[in-house]
Amino acid sequence: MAQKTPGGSPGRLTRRALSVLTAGVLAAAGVVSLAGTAEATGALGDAAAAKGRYFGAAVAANHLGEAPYASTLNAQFGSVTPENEMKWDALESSRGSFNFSAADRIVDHARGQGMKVRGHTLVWHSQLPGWVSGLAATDLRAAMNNHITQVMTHYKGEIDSWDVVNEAFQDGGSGARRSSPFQDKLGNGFIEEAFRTARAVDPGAKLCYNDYNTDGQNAKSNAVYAMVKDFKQRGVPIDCVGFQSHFNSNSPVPSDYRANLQRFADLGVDVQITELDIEGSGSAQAADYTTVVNACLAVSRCTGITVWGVTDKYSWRSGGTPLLFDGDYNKKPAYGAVLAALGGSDGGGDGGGTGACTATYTQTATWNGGYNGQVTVKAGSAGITTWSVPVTVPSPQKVSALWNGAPAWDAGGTVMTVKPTYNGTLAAGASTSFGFTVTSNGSTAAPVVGACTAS
Ligand code: 9MR
Repeated sequence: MAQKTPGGSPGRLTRRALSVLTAGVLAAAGVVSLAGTAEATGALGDAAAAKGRYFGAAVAANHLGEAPYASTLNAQFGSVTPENEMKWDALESSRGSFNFSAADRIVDHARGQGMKVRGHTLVWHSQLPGWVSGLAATDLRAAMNNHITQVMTHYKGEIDSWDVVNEAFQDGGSGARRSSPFQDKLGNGFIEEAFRTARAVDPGAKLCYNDYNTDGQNAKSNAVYAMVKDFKQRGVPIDCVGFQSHFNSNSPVPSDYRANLQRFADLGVDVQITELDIEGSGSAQAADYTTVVNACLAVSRCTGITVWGVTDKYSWRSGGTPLLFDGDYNKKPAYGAVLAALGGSDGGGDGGGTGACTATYTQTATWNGGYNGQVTVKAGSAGITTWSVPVTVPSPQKVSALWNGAPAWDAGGTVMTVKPTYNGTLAAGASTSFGFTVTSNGSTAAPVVGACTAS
């Protein structure tokens, strides 16, 4: 990545100079290749980088001292988002008095590991100190612009993408803006003003609008879409839209998730999956993670994915075990699914079922109008009694026959999760296969075969 101008505060300048020096020494020794090549990240981060994307996690400064937390973060992720440390109440709890220490710890850790940093978040109605809510319009406008300016100056050159405005729209069918001190006193224009201020402070950072319940097409995402379209038409600086993607049984992965990401990308912005977590366990959770990763990979402007935490035990929804590592830092089936969907492979061996089986796709026949595919399922170093493999068949292709396996289809009719019919039990190293016939309906795209999960 090209070096950017150092930030304004003396503390950041000192550290910045040090890291530039280190990079220079390593480059002189031939260790670091040319600027612009992928930086060293972890297993998920490396697999994503090979696909031109980042894969990150939300982190909390007060867990960085826990050895397995830090080692899992370092080994796996290529980007971090401070979970709470860059929110207004953390940085400027009283007017004009800034405390960057916890956020700096995260940024320093990330940069020491060659990771990107997402800034979260500059203007949000929540975790907002009381003094801000109490201001009248003119003062509030000044305070908002000063907050953006001070924070972005401090981290100038160090943040890949900023969530400039977070969650400014209401849930439900109204498509209206959410009531907040900013909305109520400054009107709709506060969002535009925040983005214009942000661009002027750090032109090198991507500027995102970030929200939840906008993951599929609905009244709320339509309202955000209209705003982004308007911004692009009028030249208001916006580079990206963040889709938080907090999923559970009440709010499952929408069947039009990929289509929704694509329609935003088609407006000329990047899209990012910013706070991904999916409550559940086992192969069902793994299959949902596969769907999300495949959706991002299918949208060329989907530039990265962040999961909202490293381990289930520190998740904001820990009871729902929504992340990729359990409370003991074991890899869950969802981890293997994500890594496989990213095209990576796992050394295996450290629990959670990863590596218990593999799935390999071959096209066995093709003709004008269709093809046959075959997936070979192979048990790992232990015997298994059942397996499950998600296969995404790109629309408008349709599966017309399937043998030696039983499919369960997602609501959108594009992902079939195949389970065994008679052939679930496999000895260590043994394999079986299932096959299917696809009517191509004009599309020659290959199906995407996700990770095999076993039990
Ligand atoms: O994960 C965060 C949790 O630790 C905080 O207590 C909570 C307070 O609002 O914020 C959580 O993160 C939120 C994020 O900043 C914005 N989108 C929703 C996230 C989950 O609530």
